[in-house]
Amino acid sequence: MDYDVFNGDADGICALIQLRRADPKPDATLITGVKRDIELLQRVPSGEGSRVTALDISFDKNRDDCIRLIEAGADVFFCDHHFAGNVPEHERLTVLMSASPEVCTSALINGRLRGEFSEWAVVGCFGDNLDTTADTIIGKMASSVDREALRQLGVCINYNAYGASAADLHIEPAALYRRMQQHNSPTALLSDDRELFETLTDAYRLDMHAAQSAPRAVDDDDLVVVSLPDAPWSRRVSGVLGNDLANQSPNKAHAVLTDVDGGYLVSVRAPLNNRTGADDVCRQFETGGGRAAAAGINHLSREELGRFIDALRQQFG
Ligand SMILES: [Mn+2]
Repeated sequence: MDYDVFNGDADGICALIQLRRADPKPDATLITGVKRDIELLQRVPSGEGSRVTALDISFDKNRDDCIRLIEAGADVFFCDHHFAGNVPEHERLTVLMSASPEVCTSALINGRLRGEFSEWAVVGCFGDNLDTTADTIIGKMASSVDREALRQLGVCINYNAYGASAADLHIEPAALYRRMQQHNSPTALLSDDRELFETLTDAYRLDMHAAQSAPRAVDDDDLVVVSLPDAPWSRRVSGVLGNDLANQSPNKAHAVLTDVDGGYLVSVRAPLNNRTGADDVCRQFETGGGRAAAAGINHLSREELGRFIDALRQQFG
């Protein structure tokens, strides 16, 4: 059995599209979810001879299940750019990982495939707000592309992955992957499936518009903390709003708090001009994790809000 396990955001989807263009596995079981649904290997059953591909999910959050799978006789290929922690050596485990803040999973796969499907990698990079990395890949392309269209596509596919559950999303990530991977390239997708692009960009604009009037708990020279109400649009916009604010004020750190279940869902973006420390802040809290540039906390209790803002000031003030 083949299992393709991937983060439901643009980076995860575009990493898998590249791999499956190079090495099609039409019968693979797809395992994915909302962006924060990262403990995905727990959904893969143990089986001798299984081949498991894991993309854009933290090894640290999947280590036990990865070991379970390889010890049961599966071959695992694991490619990611989130915090990995200790990675065991095993003949059935192949890893391609980097925690460099300028790298994402789509870029790692692009390197492995020597740029064969680099337009897809570009969309993944833009989705992860790695515009510089995307531009470097574009610079190496043989023919020109519509950079702005690829960027918008990456941003709105990334946006589609945010939500507390799949019910918050416009398009379920596995369905989105299937719809996207039918096209030879993102450029072909943009011309042949206009409806997909317009559905997502229209929804993105509506949600972002709603977020513009959200109150700011902190707004100073170093740090902005935005507070969003308990609503599906808030949960969808929480991550991309952080990226958008970071692009507007590249010297500031940003945090977006979304009201959920008596606490907050938290998204943190380090200053774009110094992409470090977001994960250090978030890992001080029980359900926190992520990368140096972009991290989050799945559930911050209201009592912890003061300590969280102190941690932000300590890191970025
Ligand atoms: Mn990623």
